Amino acid sequence: MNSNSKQNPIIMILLVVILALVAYLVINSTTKTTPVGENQSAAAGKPKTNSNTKHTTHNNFVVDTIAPVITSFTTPSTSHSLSIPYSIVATDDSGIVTGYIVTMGTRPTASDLGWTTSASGTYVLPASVDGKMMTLNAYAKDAAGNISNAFSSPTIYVTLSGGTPDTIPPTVNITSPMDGDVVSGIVPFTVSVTDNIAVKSVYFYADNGAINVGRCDAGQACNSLSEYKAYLDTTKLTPGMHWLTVQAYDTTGNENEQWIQVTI
Ligand SMILES: [Ca+2]
Ligand SMILES: [Ca+2]
Repeated sequence: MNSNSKQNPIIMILLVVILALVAYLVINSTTKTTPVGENQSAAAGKPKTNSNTKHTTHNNFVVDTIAPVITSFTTPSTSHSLSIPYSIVATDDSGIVTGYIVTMGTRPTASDLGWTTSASGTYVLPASVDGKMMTLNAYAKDAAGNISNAFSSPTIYVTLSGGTPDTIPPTVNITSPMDGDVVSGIVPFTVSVTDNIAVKSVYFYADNGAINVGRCDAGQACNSLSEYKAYLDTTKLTPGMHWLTVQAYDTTGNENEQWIQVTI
């Protein structure tokens, strides 16, 4: 037996070991570099690709909670028609105002039927406003349904007969009690009110309007010629100094008022 025949088994064993080691390294390397596909579980047990997609969607989703802002609402100051032309200017953070609406004061909801995509149009008033001063309110909304604050028009005088507007308020003169009087019990609270056209209503208050003493409309039993009357129950007020106020309105809506101070 020569030396080659003794070495062959050792060489064969070494070759087998080397091949096995190479095979292990190749398999191990292939496993580590295999990308995680949509259907292959990552460490957390969830598809890696889907997880990334959800995260991106969440970051890009923005809720619009900012309402539009109206900067201008144009109407005529006098109208001889019940149809009032108007023009609204509004802006929104999204860049797009999707709706406009005009009302006589009621705040709309986003689903009201009166919304229009046009910033200008005509609002038709009821016939009852003829001869009166009044205002309209404009609102704007965005695609998310956010509604702006009300923006009031300038005062509009509606006169179908073509007359000139009454801008003169009533005259008001409290006749009882007198300023500085000391009063007790239930006392008459009277005021003389006149107007160039006609008086409509007189309101009586105490403590800067905090206490409603009464109301007297023209033609009621509490009204005789230019005198309007209510009764002040001083037992409902604390002892001391109190303001008494009268507010009078004419039929056009012009207002005037007077204050006096009494001691209880
Ligand atoms: Ca908005
Ligand atoms: Ca008047």
